[in-house]
Amino acid sequence: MTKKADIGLIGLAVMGENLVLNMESHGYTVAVYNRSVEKVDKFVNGRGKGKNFIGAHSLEELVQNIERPRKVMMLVKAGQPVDDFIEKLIPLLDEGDVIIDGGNSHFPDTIRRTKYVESKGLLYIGTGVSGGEEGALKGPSMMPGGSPKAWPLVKDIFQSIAAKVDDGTPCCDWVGEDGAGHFVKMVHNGIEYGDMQLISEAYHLMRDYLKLSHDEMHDIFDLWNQGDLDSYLIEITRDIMGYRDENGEPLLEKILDAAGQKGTGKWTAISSLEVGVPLTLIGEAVYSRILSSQKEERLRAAQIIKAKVSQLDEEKEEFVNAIHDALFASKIVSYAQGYVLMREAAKENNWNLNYGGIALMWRGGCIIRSAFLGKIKDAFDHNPELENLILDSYFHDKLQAAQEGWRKVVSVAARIGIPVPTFSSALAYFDGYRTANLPANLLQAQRDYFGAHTYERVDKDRGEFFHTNWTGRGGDTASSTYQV
Ligand code: NBP
Repeated sequence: MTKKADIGLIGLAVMGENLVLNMESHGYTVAVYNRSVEKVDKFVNGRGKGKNFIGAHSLEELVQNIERPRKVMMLVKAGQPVDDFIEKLIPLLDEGDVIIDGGNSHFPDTIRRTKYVESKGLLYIGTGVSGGEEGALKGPSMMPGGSPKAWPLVKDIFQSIAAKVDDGTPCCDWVGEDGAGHFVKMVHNGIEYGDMQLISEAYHLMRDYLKLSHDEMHDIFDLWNQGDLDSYLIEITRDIMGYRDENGEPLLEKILDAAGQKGTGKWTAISSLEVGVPLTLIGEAVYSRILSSQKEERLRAAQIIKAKVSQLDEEKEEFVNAIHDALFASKIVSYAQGYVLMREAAKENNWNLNYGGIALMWRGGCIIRSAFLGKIKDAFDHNPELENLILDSYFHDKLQAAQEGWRKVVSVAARIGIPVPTFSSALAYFDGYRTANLPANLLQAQRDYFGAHTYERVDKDRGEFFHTNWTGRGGDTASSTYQV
């Protein structure tokens, strides 16, 4: 009798194909199925030829060929296809079998699906898989959440195929219940939006203000990649700066400046508004992509609006160092904000997230991998209850050291008219966070003036509310339900 498969996979597109090749290369036998069934034979006789794959031409055949308790992983288009496959799989599976969704599902869907699948006596995992095509093949970062009882059943497979950091630790560990894995993957993607926008603002200043050549920018990113900013995104930016097209010219300048997006950055920003934490940098990164996509309108506006900008003359090398500091400081703020979002969402959803462990999962295999994440792991190892990364001594010291350059870049950019929305929003958050007295007393006065919303007083206990008849014309009744 031929050996049954250790795991089954539905979805032989770019992610599925590469992930099963990765599993097979680690000694697992994988049963594979795809909606368009002809892709099964194409794969088994193509990239999968001579390897331990079992091609299935129906879901029934797939399920019959998997060892019990069965694990069936879907890597299909997020949304309705995932619900459709769950419906089809439920009657084919037995109690204790596991359905796994490895696509980019929105975490509320994963919360709903976990409850639904568990109600049918099965187990469910929603796992973020990061690193794109290459990651899937060579070692992705994986962020699984769902039914806790499912984790021991998939742990060995997941951790053996995941990326490893230098000491061999896999970039995959249990994140938490129901939608926690997909939530953490969503925040990862939001942070990716932020990191990319930060680097793009640095490039904008270097290209249009300092008038650096692409070779010069290549060398700067190369240097930065050897220090605090050591990361995959800085490394590929260096390589993009060095890339020449068939005419020997930088390809970068021939690419239209209209950014695309698939929505995970937007989801992250929306979830920050829902739980009520400032995630300003990622929000600005999403808006920057939207503004960039309005290319035709910007072209018209550029003809009409001439900004009054000063010409400044900064010493080049010094200003490049200031840009480095602005980028590094803003990056700290971005991760600080992302971690606060995870903490608040964890409270709301009863997840027990391991924040240091999350940094470790992102340390390799994914787009935001960087040396910096090791420092975040250290910060949470040192204090698992850390309120905000900015308060950790390593990050605090780095921010102190970077402050002067950061402020210089934001003020110079404002004077010369180059937009730096993430550098400047990060600085505004930093200053807001460290300010003991914000002008929100005036806001409260205004709210009470026009809507009798009441206010608390600095000379009374918190939780005691006051209302003033500001004009002498209103009554003394305070509002309890009216919200502006
Ligand atoms: P796609 O997202 O392009 O999905 C292709 C797969 O979904 C194929 O198997 C296709 O079957 C199936 N499918 C589609 Br499309 N519509 C379907 C439907 N209505 N019913 C059933 N099956 C349907 O593939 P991918 O790029 O490999 O991504 C897979 C998942 O991984 C997605 O959730 C994606 O967001 C996520 N992800 C992708 C990347 C990446 O770099 N591409 C990275 C990280 C995560 P067919 O062959 O019959 O059309």
